[in-house]
Amino acid sequence: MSSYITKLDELFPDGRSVIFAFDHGFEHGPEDFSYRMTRDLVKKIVESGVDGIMLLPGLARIYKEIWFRKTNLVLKLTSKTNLRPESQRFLQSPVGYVEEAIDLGATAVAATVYWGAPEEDLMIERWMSIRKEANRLGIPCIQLAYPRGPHIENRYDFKIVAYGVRAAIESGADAIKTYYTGSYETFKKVVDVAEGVPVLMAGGPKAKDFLSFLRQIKECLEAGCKGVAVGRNIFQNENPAKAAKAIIRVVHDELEPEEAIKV
Ligand code: FBP
Repeated sequence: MSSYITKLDELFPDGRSVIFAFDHGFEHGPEDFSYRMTRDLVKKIVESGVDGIMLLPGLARIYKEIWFRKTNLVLKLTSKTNLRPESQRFLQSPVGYVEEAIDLGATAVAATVYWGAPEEDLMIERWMSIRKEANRLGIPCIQLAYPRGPHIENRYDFKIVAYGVRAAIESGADAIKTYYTGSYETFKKVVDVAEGVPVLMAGGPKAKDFLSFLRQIKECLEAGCKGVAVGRNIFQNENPAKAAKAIIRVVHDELEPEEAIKV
């Protein structure tokens, strides 16, 4: 069996995965975590038992003793800042290398493609060179398949999300992270077009209440998704470690959201 398939199993220990995404300092700016030092916060979340942590290379190095041998690193290799003019935010740039992921001991690499963006062509090229290197070095490649661009009116429209997911599998993604489309029926269509490639639900902005967020996760799992890659709904929660644990209980232990939130 090729090594990258085996590696993907580490991230999906029972076929499902809970990944803590923490690339927001670059992608949104430190305002997302109120300009705090985040070392203790990240340590507690890792200790809660998440299957993986998604970081950019700099933080992956700085926090190595927090995640190394404790959880799986997903090294994200593209990003963009919100300091750019708004019209130029539909492009992710390279911020790391596949070899760096191997050196660090990462389990997988990840990259975003904004399907439908004016610079889609360039992002496909970047995705392809990451995938080529990842295949050569035997590490799985997760695609954040995010349809977005000035002419995409509703990026959560299931027809558009499903198109992005289909484009992700056809461009060789080993797993996909994408937006929740608002209902079981629509998300099922999104998962079905992935042809068995694992789909993870992206968390999105902090939900009004955490119980509804857990219910949303449950709905996605019922629709066939294989887990979540969540950032803000964990680290912006009043009790991030507890939030992560509740998500783990819904995803892995199949607890009802009402039960998971109590524990
Ligand atoms: P969230 O759960 O906070 O949405 O994190 C997932 C993620 O994909 C991050 O990896 C990324 O930084 C962020 O969302 C992108 O958010 P936006 O939708 O604002 O571009």
